[in-house]
Amino acid sequence: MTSIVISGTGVYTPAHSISNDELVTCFNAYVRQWNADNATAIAAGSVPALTESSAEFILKASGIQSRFVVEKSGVLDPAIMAPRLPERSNDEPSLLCEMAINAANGALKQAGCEPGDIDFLIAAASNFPRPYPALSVEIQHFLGTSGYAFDMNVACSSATFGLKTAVDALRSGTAKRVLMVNPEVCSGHVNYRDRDSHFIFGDVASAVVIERAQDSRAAQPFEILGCKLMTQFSNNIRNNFGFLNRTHPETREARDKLFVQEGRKVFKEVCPMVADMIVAHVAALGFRPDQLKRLWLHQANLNMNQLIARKVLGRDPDAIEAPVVLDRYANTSSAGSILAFHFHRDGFAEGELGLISSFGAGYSAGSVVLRAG
Ligand code: CO8
Repeated sequence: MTSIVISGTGVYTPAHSISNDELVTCFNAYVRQWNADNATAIAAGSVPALTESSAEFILKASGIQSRFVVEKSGVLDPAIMAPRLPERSNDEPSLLCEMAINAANGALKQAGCEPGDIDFLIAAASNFPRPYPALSVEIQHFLGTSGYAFDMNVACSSATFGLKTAVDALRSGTAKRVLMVNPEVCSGHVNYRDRDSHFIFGDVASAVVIERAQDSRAAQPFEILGCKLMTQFSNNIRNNFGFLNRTHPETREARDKLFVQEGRKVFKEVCPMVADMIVAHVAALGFRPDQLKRLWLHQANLNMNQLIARKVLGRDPDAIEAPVVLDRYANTSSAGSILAFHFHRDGFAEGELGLISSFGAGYSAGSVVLRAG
């Protein structure tokens, strides 16, 4: 079977970072104002008072200390609590296109490739700027790649599903060299007025070059030994924003048109599902979990990652076995596991194994076993 490798990765990090303290200060100012504005109704018992958030809770419950965002002042203004960005003309590259190209340039450089060497571009992410033309085709145009491009959305698992799509295209001969990009402006659909989830997400873009081993010029390629994907329907992570919202305008601004979740249920249901998938996948490839030198896990929650790593390895992981980027980046949806790989792929001897795994809305989960070249 043709050997396929990851030969380059890149990350674009937005210029602005928001600490838990900054976020909580804004949230609590909003809560105090809302409670003052609704004091009569609260006193009459017709609406419950809002409760303040806490930076200590956020760190303890999630491991997140800060998050990068494309725009900070709107998010931290208690009267707005959303990013404010100037609308762009159709002739300009969109924000997501620009972020993806920044990440792609790093991945292409690491792989020793030019944009023209790419003949299949996948934009794999949780949210796209518009239904059409496809973001991927826009990136193809502004970056200068050839061949074809398409978008795919499998929420937080978009990147592992994208890697599998790339492997299949390379093996079947449909493509010669693939670029996958994962631009995420999560701040655009976080409800910063929701105490349970206002702290969870950050913005970033990641990119990966995938090609046949024989074509790779990379100093240290990672061979993709196998990909395992799974989906299982759940309403526990949901966003009802969509093109039919205008057919029921009375609920157009309702909170379910932004990110909503039952975080505790997600935690309880997804951790065993992902750990079982990884263990079965590794066994099917003829390996033992203890042969995995590193687990580059989706970055949603530190406690979640530690639990999954413990279930897979049969013991507590050390910091380098299950590296953490969510402390600085928060949950960056599809980009999270690629960020973990990008920043923590050093120290591998030839033949050593690692694993990228994603999990999220759908539910959807993916596992990609890698061998260092
Ligand atoms: N400050 C202070 N206290 C709080 C806060 C807060 N901000 N929020 C909740 N609390 C309180 C609660 O009121 C509760 O109090 P009590 O015990 O008195 O009822 C207590 O803290 C505990 O609350 P929880 O049980 O909810 O807290 P958890 O320990 O479960 O932590 C988490 C909450 C962090 C949300 C955790 O459940 C978690 O991380 N779950 C998994 C989440 C996850 O992985 N989701 C995946 C979503 S990502 C995805 O799939 C991509 C979607 C597409 C991208 C969208 C981009 C926007």
